Amino acid sequence: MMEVKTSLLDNMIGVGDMVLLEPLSEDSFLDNLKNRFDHNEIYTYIGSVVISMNPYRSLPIYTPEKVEEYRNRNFYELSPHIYALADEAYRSLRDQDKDQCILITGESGAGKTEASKLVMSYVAAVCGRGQEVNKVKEQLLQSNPVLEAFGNAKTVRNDNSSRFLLLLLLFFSPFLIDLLEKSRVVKQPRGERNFHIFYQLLSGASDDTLKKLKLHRDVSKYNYLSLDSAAVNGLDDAANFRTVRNAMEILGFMADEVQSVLELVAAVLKLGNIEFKPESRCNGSDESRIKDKNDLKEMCELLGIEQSVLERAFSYRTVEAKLEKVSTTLNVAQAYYARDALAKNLYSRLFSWLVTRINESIKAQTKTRHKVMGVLDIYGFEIFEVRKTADQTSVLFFLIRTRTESPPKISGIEWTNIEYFNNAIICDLIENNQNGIMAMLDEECLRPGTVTDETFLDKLNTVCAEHQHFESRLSKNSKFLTDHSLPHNCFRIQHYAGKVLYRVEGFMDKNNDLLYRDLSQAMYKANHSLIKQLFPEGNPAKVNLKRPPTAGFQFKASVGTLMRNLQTKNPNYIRCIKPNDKKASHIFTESLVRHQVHYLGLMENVRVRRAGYAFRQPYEPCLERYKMLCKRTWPHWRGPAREGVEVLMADLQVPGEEFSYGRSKIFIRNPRTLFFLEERRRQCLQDLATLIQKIYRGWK
Ligand code: AOV
Ligand code: MG
Repeated sequence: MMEVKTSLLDNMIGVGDMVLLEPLSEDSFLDNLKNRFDHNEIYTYIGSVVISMNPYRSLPIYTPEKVEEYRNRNFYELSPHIYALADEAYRSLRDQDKDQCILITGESGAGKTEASKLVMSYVAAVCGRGQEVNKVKEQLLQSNPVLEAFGNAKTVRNDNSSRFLLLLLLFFSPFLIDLLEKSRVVKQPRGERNFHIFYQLLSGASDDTLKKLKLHRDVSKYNYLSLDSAAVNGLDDAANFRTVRNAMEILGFMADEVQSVLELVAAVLKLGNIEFKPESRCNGSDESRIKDKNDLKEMCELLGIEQSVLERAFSYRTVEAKLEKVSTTLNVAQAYYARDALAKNLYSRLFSWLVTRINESIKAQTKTRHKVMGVLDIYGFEIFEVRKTADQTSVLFFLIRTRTESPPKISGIEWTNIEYFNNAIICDLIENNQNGIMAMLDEECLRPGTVTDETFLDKLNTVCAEHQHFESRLSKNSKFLTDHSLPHNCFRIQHYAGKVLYRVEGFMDKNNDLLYRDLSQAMYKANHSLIKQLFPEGNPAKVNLKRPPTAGFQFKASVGTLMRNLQTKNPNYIRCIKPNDKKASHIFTESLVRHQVHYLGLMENVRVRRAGYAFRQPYEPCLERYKMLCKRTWPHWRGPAREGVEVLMADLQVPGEEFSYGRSKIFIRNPRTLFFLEERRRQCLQDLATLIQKIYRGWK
C-alpha cells in the first residue's frame, strides 16, 4: 500500500531523503550513500539537512543553469542539492524576514569550506541587483582568497585546511570571528605547512618587492617554514599570490596598507631566524645572547623599530610587582619563548586586523541594516589523529555545542525511545567555570613557578578524584577517562563523535602565548602605523597590570558571542563527509564513512526527524482533508474528529506503528504515510473530476 510516486522519488538514484529509507539501518544508510555517490549524486537529505559527500573532482553541477533550475523552487521539488538549501535559506530571509545561519560540520577535508563558498556564490547569484548590492557581493566573494591566504595551510588531511573559525554573515553586515590556530606560525606538524601567504609571497612576489622586504626567494632560508612540504601538488602559490593582491585591491586596500601587511609577513619570517646562544655569567646564571644580529637588524628596519630596543626586550623581562619594577634577564629558553610569542602575536593580530578591515570595507558599502545570513565554517577536527592541541580542544567543544539537537518532547504520546548523546555533560566537563578542563588549564597557566604539561595532567587527574561533585558526574557518565592503559601523558574524553585521546604535550604553551610587556612596548614604539595599532597595550600611558587573557579564555568568550549570535537565527545544516583518506575521486571507503556517520550523529538525526518532524496535524483539518478516502467518514462524520480519524486510518489499513494519537493531533512518523494519504486523495479527486466530466458530457 505504500507504493507512492512523487516527483522527488522519480528517476532517483537510491533514496534522496534518508527519512524515507526503508528499512532504516546503518547498513542501508551507507548503501544508499554509496549508491548515490557512485552515480555522482553527492547530496542526500535527511529531512531539511543536507549531507554532502566530497567528490574530490569538479562536477558539472554548479553551472549558472543549475542556479536557475533551483531558483525559487521548493526544497523537495528537485533532486537534492546544496543550492536547494541555499535557496530555501535565502527565501526565508527575504520573504519571512528571518535571519538565517548555515551550520556546516564535518571532519577536516570533508568539504566545509567548499560548501560555504557554494552557498555564498549561490546567494550572490540570486540576490537582488543594484549598485550597492553588486559592490558588496563582489567584495564578499573577494574576501575568500585573502582570508584563505592568511588563514589556511596545508595539513596532512587537507591541502587547503582552514585554520581559523569563520563566521560570515551575508546580507549585509558581515561579521567574522577569527580564532586563528596561532601555534602554526612558529611550528608545523610533520608534513604540514605554515599559512599559505608565506609561500605565496616568496614565490609570487616580484624581485623588486622581495628586495624591499629584505627576503630571499628560497623557502629553506626560513626557520618558520617547514621544508618537507614546501611545494604542494595542485597548489600554485605564485598564481594565488596574484589573486590575493588583486582581491585586496578590490576590497579597497590602499597600496601602503598592502605594503604594511607584507612587511609584517616578512617581519615574522625574519623573527623566526633570530637565534640565541647562552652566555655564562660569573654568578653561574645563563643569559641569552643573539647569535647573529643581521636578521634582527633587518626586521627592525622593516618595522621601524630601534634595534637596541628590541634587543633589550629579548634579553630582559620587567616584572612589575606593586609599585616596583624589577628587571630579570632571560635565559635561552625564555628568549626563544619570547620570540615565538611575539611571532604568534604579530601574525594573529595581523589576521584579526585583516578581518576587521575587510568587514569595514564591506560595511562601508552598505547604508542600511539588512537581513542577515550567516555561514559558519568551522575547521574540522581531525578525528583519527591522536595528537590534539589546545587549539583543537576548543574547536571540539564548539562543534559539540553546535551539534546538540534533542528530540522533541510532545505531550500525551509515547515515543519509541530515541537515544541521543547528552552533550551538556561534555560541555560542562570542558567549560565548567570552577573545575572544567579549560578553567584548570587557565589556572595552571596563572600559577607561578614551574608548571608543565605534566603538572596540568596531574591536576586534572587529582581534581577528578577529589571533587565529589565532579567525580560523581564524571564516573556516572564516564566521560573523562583516565586509566593505566592510556599512553603516557594522555587523557581521553568520550565525545559525541567517539572517544578522543588527548596528549597534553604543548597544551600549556598553546594556551599561554603570553607576550612580555617589554616586547609589546617595543612594538608600540615602532615607527610603523600598522604595528603600533596592533599593540595598543604597549602604550606606556595605558599601563594595565591585568594579565592578558589566555587563548582558552579568549576562545570561550568568542564562542559565547558566537552562540548568542547564532541563537537568534534560523539554523540550516550541512553535514560534510569525506569518502576516503586519499583525497581521491571515485573511492568510497566504507569504514571511514561509517565512522563519520557515527560521529556526525546522522542515524540519530534520521530517527529524530522521523519521530518528531515528519507530520503532525490537529484532528479536525486532518479529517476534513482525508475523509473522502473512506465511506464511513464521507461526506459527514458525526462525532468527535479524533474518532473519525481513527476510523479513517483503520479503514485505510495504515499500520499502527506508523502514527500515534496525541491529545489534539495525529502524529505521523514517516512522510511516506503522508505521501500515501496525499496520493490517495489526489486519485480520489481525479476520479471525481473524470466523473464530473462524464456527467457533463452526458448532459450535452
Ligand atoms: P574542509 O573545509 O572541510 O576541511 P575543504 O572544503 O577545504 O574541506 O575541502 C577539501 C578539498 O576537497 C577541496 O580543496 C576540494 O579539492 C575538495 N572538495 C570539497 N568539496 C568539493 C566539491 N563540492 N566539489 C569538488 N571538490 C570538492 V578543514 O578546513 O581542513 O576542516 O580544517
Ligand atoms: Mg575548511
